[in-house]
Amino acid sequence: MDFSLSAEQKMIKESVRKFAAEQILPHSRQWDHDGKFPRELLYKMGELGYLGVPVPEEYGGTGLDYIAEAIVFEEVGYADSSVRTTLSVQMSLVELTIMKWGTEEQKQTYLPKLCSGEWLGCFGLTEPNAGSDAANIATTAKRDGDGWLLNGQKVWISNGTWADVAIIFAQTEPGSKSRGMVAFLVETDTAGFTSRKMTGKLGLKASDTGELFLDNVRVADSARLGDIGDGFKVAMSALDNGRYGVASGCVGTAQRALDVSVQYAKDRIAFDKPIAGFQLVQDMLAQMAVDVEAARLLVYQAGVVKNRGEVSTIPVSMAKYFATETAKRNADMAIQIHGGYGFSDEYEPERLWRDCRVASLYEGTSQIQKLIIGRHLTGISAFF
Ligand code: COS
Repeated sequence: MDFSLSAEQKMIKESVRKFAAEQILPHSRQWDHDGKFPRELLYKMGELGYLGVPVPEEYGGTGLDYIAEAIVFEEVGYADSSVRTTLSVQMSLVELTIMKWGTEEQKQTYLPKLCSGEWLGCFGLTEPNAGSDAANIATTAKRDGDGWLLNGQKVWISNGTWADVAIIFAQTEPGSKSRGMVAFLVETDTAGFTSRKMTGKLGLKASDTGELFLDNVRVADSARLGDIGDGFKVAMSALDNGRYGVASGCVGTAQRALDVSVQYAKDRIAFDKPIAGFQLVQDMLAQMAVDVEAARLLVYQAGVVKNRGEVSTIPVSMAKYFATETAKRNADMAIQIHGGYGFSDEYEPERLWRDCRVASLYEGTSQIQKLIIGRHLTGISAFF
């Protein structure tokens, strides 16, 4: 088994690491305070090919594989989880979903704009009463002549107020759960479509989270993504990609928590020696290092399955569960190692801790990942 990266994968790793070290990391604290990062950053990332990593070049993408995509998320996540979240929604949930389910016309219309950063996308699945129970959405899609009328509300939508195009999931037959769902590509300047920024978040403050309101939004039938009744499959297959992005980003966060902790432990003197010389500190550092390596290997394993074109639900759920929990544990241990300074926003651990807390909630909680794995192992669903 060869664990080494290909020349292309190494090249993109070095390029993104340098970009993130120069253009993201030095500003992360300020962006967290300001509650936003500059839009220009995304244009620059688009120019460098970081926004369309696994999308074929004919659609404006970079044409690399899923390991390369994970590397981009890891390196951006190492610097800033808010920027990484924006990127993963764009690439994993929106572009790859259009790649899999879109018509040729939809691919040509949207992918080049999304890969270049000219447009942003969002993924409108979650509603006030439908989070884990994604098939319970109340947004309706009713036939209206040769098009559709959409009505409903979405919440917790990353990129929600910034997006130019939204993938909207709706129900064609209320009460039919997953069987009646349908997905649409809705341009956000369509009449009746409005959004509102959500504030008061614990972390990821520099990323955009919004509510979407659809009030008699009329879309053509050509805006449909997949067939009528395919909406749930569109959503689940999108989450196979989205969860992979979250897992990769969390490997970066967990690695950052380790690196700042190693540095701090070598610098900080207590009882006349660096605290790195205390066994209980080394115990924490070793645990963090082992977990981050294991998380990265689970991500790469899922990436290899994706590269083969196989269904990746189970390896992705394993990677998402372990990597997000590892990021949380490592960020917490980073605070412990930094002592009182870990509790201050002058040091990174508190932001790492706040920013990764959502990772075991969004795109499927840790409990949902375990139930997906449990159903696979036993053949028995514990969802209903
Ligand atoms: N790709 C394509 N199709 C898939 C799929 C995937 N990864 N996973 C399931 N499907 C299909 C199934 O094949 C099935 O099709 P048929 O009816 O033709 O057999 C259909 O979708 C229903 O699948 P399943 O029975 O697995 O659905 P469940 O209702 O059991 O799913 C869970 C329950 C909890 C797994 C699902 O609702 C879920 O993942 N919820 C979490 C949602 C979430 O992550 N929300 C966070 C916010 S979104 S950013």
